[in-house]
Amino acid sequence: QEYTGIKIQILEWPVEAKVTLGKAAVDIEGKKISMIAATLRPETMYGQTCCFVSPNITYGLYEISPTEIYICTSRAAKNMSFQKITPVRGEAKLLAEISGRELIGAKIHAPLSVYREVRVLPMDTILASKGTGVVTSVPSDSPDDYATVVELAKKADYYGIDKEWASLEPIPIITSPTYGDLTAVAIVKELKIQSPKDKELLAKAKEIAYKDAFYQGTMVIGAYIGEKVEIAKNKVKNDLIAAGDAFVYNEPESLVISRSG
Ligand code: ZZB
Repeated sequence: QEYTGIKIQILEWPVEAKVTLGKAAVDIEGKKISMIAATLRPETMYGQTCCFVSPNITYGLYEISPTEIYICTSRAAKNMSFQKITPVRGEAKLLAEISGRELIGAKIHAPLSVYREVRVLPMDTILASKGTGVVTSVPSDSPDDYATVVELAKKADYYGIDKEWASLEPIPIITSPTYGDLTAVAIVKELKIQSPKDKELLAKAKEIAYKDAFYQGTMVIGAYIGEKVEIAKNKVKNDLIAAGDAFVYNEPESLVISRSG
């Protein structure tokens, strides 16, 4: 599986995270520290409204260069070390570990997003066994993301977040004859999905959303307005890579949990 690793830079750390990094004696001064989100949909990055971590996953800070640090699962860092992403082949230098819980509320910069600053929010359904364990949220085009932000906004106190962090409007990115310009919102409604726990319906919704965008979708935002998603996808990906905001991240097939399993 080929993902695009999106660099989502941390602009402001939550207090808990600062304490943990202080204890680990990590020098973060003047460094570019990014959470790495693995995505199959680089063309949707204009519509990022937050970035999800699992409160139950432990993430690592890995040294990528003297000035750059990536945050992801240890599994992903190991994979990256065999893809010329870390300085030494087979090695990912761990600087500190941090719980997803401690990252919630961090102020971040999501490349290409129309929102200049967004927040890290919790998503309970993230799998540690897939991607980087970090998921960037595009509620306009990802049914899982839309269901999650609706849930977070509804129960903000329970999740220990500010309601506004989960209330940014989904942005139209792609239009299709069948679902209009907020595909995920339309499909979640059509399948009567009530919460992120509606697993089977969400899996079905995702399948429909992928196919609809890829075969029928046209871009309505960004550098490739009017172009087919099928074509624009790689162009946006290449632009992100050229800007230093992303890189190709491959996942060995055997390690990917299949959608049906
Ligand atoms: C942004 C995005 C925008 C995504 C969209 C999807 C969609 P798949 O198809 O099952 O391989 N993802 C990545 N890692 C994880 C994880 N560890 N746990 C849970 N979800 C994860 O899923 C790949 C997609 O699932 C990735 O692409 C990521 O969300 C999420 F408009 O990134 B995506 C119709 C989907 N639309």
